[in-house]
Amino acid sequence: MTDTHLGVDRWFVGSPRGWRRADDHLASLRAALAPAFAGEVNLVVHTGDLFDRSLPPARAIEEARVLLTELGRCVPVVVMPGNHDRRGLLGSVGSGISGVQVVDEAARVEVAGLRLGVVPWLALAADWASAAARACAGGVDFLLAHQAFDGCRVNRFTFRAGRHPDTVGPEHLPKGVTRVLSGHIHPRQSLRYGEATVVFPGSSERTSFTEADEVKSTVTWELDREVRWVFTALPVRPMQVVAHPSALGTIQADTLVRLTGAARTREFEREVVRAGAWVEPWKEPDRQVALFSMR
Ligand SMILES: [Mn+2]
Repeated sequence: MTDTHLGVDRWFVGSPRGWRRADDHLASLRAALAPAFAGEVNLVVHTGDLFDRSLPPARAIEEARVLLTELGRCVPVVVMPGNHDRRGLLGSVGSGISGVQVVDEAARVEVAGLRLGVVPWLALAADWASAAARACAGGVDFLLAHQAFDGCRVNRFTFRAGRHPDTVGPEHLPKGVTRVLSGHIHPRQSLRYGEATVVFPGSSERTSFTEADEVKSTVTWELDREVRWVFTALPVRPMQVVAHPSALGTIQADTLVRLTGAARTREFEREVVRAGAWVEPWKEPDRQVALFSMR
């Protein structure tokens, strides 16, 4: 699993008193971990962006520590930072949770009978390649990353090694690595580089309205006689972008709504809130500019 972005702080018009968006992120993380709490998996790995900010709110740190403490009693856990956790996680989650390994710097980790090359996010592909080579020396079963890979897609954008400084390609992958688990890319997807499979579980809760239509997931690997992996969808809060008032009938209660275009009026906002949905705050167009141009 990856990109849980815990501690997100956002407010919506019409949301119940005391509701916090951070609760959604925590709930989807807990849902993602249900198979682990049920004893159905042997290892849990989190490939970065555990928190939304590099200095997370104290409450988010406490919630993460409580959950990881509970989890570490059931199953071994490996957690690494993403680009959002750019100060690392040892300063927040700490190293003292039994069963939980926090890996802030590239390292080779042996856990649950598996050899993992753990390589947190790096800004330059060449640096990533040398860190990955060190972490995977001697062979690994999985390489854990938080990186954009050549060919990854986010909406209509495709990452390309060489064109984007932090994007890595097959040429940066250590020889012999056949399974890569990576965070960073929020839409779930997978890539094939020759013998290597690169799998992105995607963010565990929608972090922006650009993810409104995405299925949120974890990835489960089965290492049996046959090796296979599968996405498991998570229950997450619906998000909807509404561009015209005629869409009112399609809006479900407890949905996060962004109003755009002809739907962006205070009158329609009130109707959406009456329908039980919660609206992203927006500002009126700049009146001063309008008045100035009228003179
Ligand atoms: Mn992320």
